[in-house]
Amino acid sequence: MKIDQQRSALIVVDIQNGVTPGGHLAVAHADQIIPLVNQLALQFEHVVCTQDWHPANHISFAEHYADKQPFQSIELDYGTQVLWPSHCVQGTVDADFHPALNIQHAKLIIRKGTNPAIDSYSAFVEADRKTTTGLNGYLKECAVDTVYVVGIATDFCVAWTAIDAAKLGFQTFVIEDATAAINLNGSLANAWQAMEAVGVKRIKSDAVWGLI
Ligand code: VGL
Ligand code: ZN
Repeated sequence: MKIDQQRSALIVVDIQNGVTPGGHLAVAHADQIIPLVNQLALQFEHVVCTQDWHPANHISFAEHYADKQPFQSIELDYGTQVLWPSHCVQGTVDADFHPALNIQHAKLIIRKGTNPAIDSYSAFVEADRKTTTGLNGYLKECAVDTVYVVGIATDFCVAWTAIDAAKLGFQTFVIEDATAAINLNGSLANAWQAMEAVGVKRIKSDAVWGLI
C-alpha cells in the first residue's frame, strides 16, 4: 500500500512550547520528536496542525479551584476532567508553536479548547462530545479518507483525535515514535487500548517510509 497523497492527511497535534520541556505543561522529551515530525510532514500534501488555545479562565486550569492541585480530576457536566497547570493561554509564548517545528506547507491550523467552559483534547469534537471544530468537514471536503496522527500528547490530544477520526470514518494511523506521552496513572496504556478498540492502527515511522 502506498500513501495516496490526495486522500491522506497528516494531523500534527499540539507541537507547542506549553507541552514541551520548559512549558507550563511540559511533556518529557516531547521536543525530541519534532525533527521526525518535520521530516514526515514533507511526505504529505495535506497537513493540518492543531494548537491548544485556551482562554486564561479555562475550566481545565487547577489554579481556578481553591481545593485542587494540577493532575487531580473533577466531575463536570460532560464527565471527568483532569485539572492541568495553566497552559497554552491564547496569545502567550506558551501557546506558540515550538520554534523547531518547521512545516511551511501546512494548510490549516485548528485551535481547540477555546471555550472557557469546555476542554478539547480532540481536534474534531470538544469534551462535551457535541461541539465540533469543523475539521471533519474540512477533511471530507478535501476528499481525505485516511489520516496519520502525530504529536503531543499520545495519551490525551493525540489519542482523542485519533479515536474521533476513526469514529468519523477515517482510516486512522498513529505514528508512535512521532508522539510523546504524559502517562498519568496508566493513561498511556489505556489510550492505546481505547485507540485499538476503535480500529486505530499503531505504526512506527519506518513503516511510513515504506509507503512513500
Ligand atoms: C494536552 C492536556 C491538556 C495535549 C492539552 O496536548 O495532549 N493535554 N491540554
Ligand atoms: Zn490544554
